[in-house]
Amino acid sequence: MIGTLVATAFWAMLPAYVPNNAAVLAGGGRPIDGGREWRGARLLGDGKTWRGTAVGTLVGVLLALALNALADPASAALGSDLPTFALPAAFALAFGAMCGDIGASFLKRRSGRERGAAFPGLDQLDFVVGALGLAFLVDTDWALAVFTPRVLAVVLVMTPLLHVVTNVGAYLLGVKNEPW
Ligand code: CTP
Ligand code: K
Ligand code: MG
Repeated sequence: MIGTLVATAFWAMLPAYVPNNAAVLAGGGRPIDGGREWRGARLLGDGKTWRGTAVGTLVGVLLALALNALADPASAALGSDLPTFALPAAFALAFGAMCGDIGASFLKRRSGRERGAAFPGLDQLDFVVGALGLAFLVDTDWALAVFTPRVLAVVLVMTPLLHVVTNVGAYLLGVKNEPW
């Protein structure tokens, strides 16, 4: 029962989990804020780029389409129906995750944190808020059906744990500058 819930939550959130990691690998180039400052600090900072955002979103959408192709055999193996992703939902999860992360950078700069500084709590959940927020806005019926209160509870517990593990891993592999 709890195993099925965890598998469902992980599956449903994968198109939101992968974009930030793809952005780390693809990042670079022109920052979204174009170097602009606001109230004495960068609007977003050099860590939020057009390329990272675009590639992250694209990778998340493509992953959702790949999951759609695997949904039947995966559901059979699990013994429970896993959700598929219509294009608006896929886009909302992926782009929403990137927007949540960008919003967090805006808040970090406003609170005097330099690029790369940690903001415990926000770092682990910004993309969840962005992804779920946009998904509920764009495809409300789908989001309500997939993210039941129990699935949501699993997402809120599981995501920070996964975030810590993947970021420490990426840091140890040398692909990320900080372990958060
Ligand atoms: N990245 C990007 N575009 C994004 C998000 C991330 O290019 N929209 C890339 C950047 O190279 C960034 C790296 O991924 O440096 C790590 O992402 P993150 O930890 O979110 O950014 P930080 O550099 O730590 O910046 P901030 O303090 O603003 O979070
Ligand atoms: K971040
Ligand atoms: Mg960072």
